[in-house]
Amino acid sequence: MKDSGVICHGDCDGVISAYLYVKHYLLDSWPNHITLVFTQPWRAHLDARKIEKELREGVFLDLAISGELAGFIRRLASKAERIVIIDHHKSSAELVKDLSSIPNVKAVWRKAPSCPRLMINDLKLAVNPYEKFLVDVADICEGGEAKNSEAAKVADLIKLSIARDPGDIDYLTYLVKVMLEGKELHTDPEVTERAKIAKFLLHRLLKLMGERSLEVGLMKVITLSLPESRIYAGLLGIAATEFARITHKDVALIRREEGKVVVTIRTLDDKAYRICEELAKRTGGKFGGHAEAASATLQDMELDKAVELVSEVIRYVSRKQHPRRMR
Ligand SMILES: [Mn+2]
Repeated sequence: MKDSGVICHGDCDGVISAYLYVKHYLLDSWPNHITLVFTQPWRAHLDARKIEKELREGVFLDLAISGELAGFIRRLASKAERIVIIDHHKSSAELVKDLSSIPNVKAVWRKAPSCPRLMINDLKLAVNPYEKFLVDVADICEGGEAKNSEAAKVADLIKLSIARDPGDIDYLTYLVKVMLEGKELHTDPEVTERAKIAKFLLHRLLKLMGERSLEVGLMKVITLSLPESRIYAGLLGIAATEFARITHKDVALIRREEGKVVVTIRTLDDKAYRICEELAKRTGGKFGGHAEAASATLQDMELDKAVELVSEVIRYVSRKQHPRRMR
C-alpha cells in the first residue's frame, strides 16, 4: 500500500484539521501508512520533503502557502496520485488558485474562522458532537469569539500546551491520537501539565510587554531581544493576541531571532495584513497570515532600526487607510 502524507500547521487549528482529515478520509491508513508532518509556514517547504517518497496522496492543511511551498507542491503533483490543499489564510489565496489548475490537485481556499470550520462547511463533513465541539475550539484558537465556555477552556489548554515547544512533533501527533480515540482533552495529564508551565511564562511575558510598550500612532509597539525571544519562543503569537485584547489596542511585537527579525501584528481591522505586506515589500522579506493577525520575517537588523522601519510603515499604512486624518 502506498503511503499518504499529511502536512499541517503545528498549531491548534492545524492539529484539529489533521484529526478531521485523518478521521474522515484516511482512517484505513492510520497510523502505519500516514506520515504526519507538523510545521510552520516559513519552513513548510523544507519539512514537506519528508513525504516525498512513494506517495498516494499529499495533503496540505492550514498552511499559509509560500512561493517555495507552492513550487514544492507543483513538483510533488507530478509524482503523487493526488494532492489536497485546504487553507483559510488570506496570503495563500492567489497561490492556491494557481495550484488548483493542476489536474490532480484539489484545492479549497476560503476566508473562514478556522481551517476545521472551512473543512466541515466546504467538504460537507458529517460531524458528531465531539468533532463539532473541536471545530468550535479551533475557531476560538484562531481568535473567534467564545460562545461556549467549555470550548474556550479547551482552546486555551491546547494553545498553551502546544506553545511551549511548537516544534515538538511527537506531542502534536499525540494530540491527534487522543482525538482519534475520542478522549477528553481537558483532563489529559500531558495536556494540562504542559499548559500550566506555558501559562506561567505567558504571564511573565505579558508583564514584560506592559512595561516595555511604546505608542506609535494608535499602536502599541514592543521589542524583544534575541535571548528574550528564545525564552518565550512559542508564546509570542499568543502573547501578541492577548496583549491586544487586554489593552484594547493594535499591537506590533518586534523581535530578534537567529539571523532575522520577526514582526507580529494584531489589529482590529485589516491593517495587520497590510503592514506585514508593506514591510516585506520594502525589505525583500516574507509575510503571511490573516487580515487582523499577520507576521513578517525580515533580514537581521538592530532592534532600533527595526522599530524605526515598523513605525514608518505603520504611519504609511494608516495614512493610506485614512487619507484625510492627520497623524
Ligand atoms: Mn493555523
